[in-house]
Parts: sequence; structure tokens; C-alpha cells
Amino acid sequence: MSQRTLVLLKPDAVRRGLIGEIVGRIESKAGWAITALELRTLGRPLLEQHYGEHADKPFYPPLMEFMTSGPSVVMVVEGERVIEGMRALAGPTDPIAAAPGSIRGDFGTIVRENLVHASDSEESAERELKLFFPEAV
Ligand code: RTP
Ligand code: MG
Repeated sequence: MSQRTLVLLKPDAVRRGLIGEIVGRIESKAGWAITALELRTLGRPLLEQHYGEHADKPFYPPLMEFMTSGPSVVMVVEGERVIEGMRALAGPTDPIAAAPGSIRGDFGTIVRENLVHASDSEESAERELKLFFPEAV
């Protein structure tokens, strides 16, 4: 089943020069394609909508600070079971709990600075794609 998902390479990934490494892993997956890719410094209004489910959590203010701290790479990835597949490629939220071989497991140590975002369901993907690429519809 071909799907579309929203992937962000967060400001830590861009600052650390990991764009090529992470994009390479995504491109290597058989049958997946990156169909949009842009370097963009994300603003608070957009991020407040994107991470609205976490607005009441203690980690929300530092998350907003971090996500606006520099440019991110914003991407659309399409392909077979890409929603589940990109979450697996990223690994669990806490990089220390993430297995080696996953992006977070290979490159992360800090929960907040965990390198990537990928939509967590079909509903999230649809909502997030509209939010980040409103012109594409
Ligand atoms: P994401 O939404 O970014 O793809 O990450 P996720 O689903 O794996 O994790 P989620 O629970 O949605 O959390 C969103 C992002 O907030 C930061 N976070 N910090 N305890 C903490 O300090 C904490 N918990 C979460 C991470 O950047 C996480 O990816
Ligand atoms: Mg999430």
C-alpha cells in the first residue's frame, strides 16, 4: 500500500551535518521516493499546530525553543508502508532506548534532540502534510 508521510530532519541533525547521512538511508529503501524537500526555519505558529497534542507537557516549551533554533529539512516521502516504515527507521523517541541501526539509535543521546520526526499514523500524515505543504493539497 503506497502512502505519503511527513519527515522532518530537526535542527540538531542539520547543525551536525547529518542531512546526507539520513537522506541516504531514506533513499536506500526499495520503492520509497522523496517527492518534496526543503530547508526551512520553522516558526512557532506552525510548530504549535504540529505539536499541539503536547501543549500541556513539561517538555513543550523547551521543544519549541529547540525546534525554532535553526533550519530543519522538511520532506515528503512516498512509498510502500512508508508511515510505519519511517517510524521504524527513526526508532523510539528516546535515542538511548533506540536500537543501533535506527537513526535515533545511531546518532542520538538526548530525548529532545532526537534528529527526526515522522508522522505516526495515516491521520497524522494527512494533517501534517497539509500543514507543511498547504499549496500541494
Ligand atoms: P516526533 O513527534 O517528533 O516524531 O517524535 P515522537 O512521536 O517519537 O515523540 P513525541 O512523544 O510525539 O514527542 C515529540 C518530541 O518532543 C520531544 N520530547 N522531549 N521528555 C522529553 O524531554 C521529551 N519528550 C519528547 C522529542 O523531540 C520528541 O520527538
Ligand atoms: Mg510524535
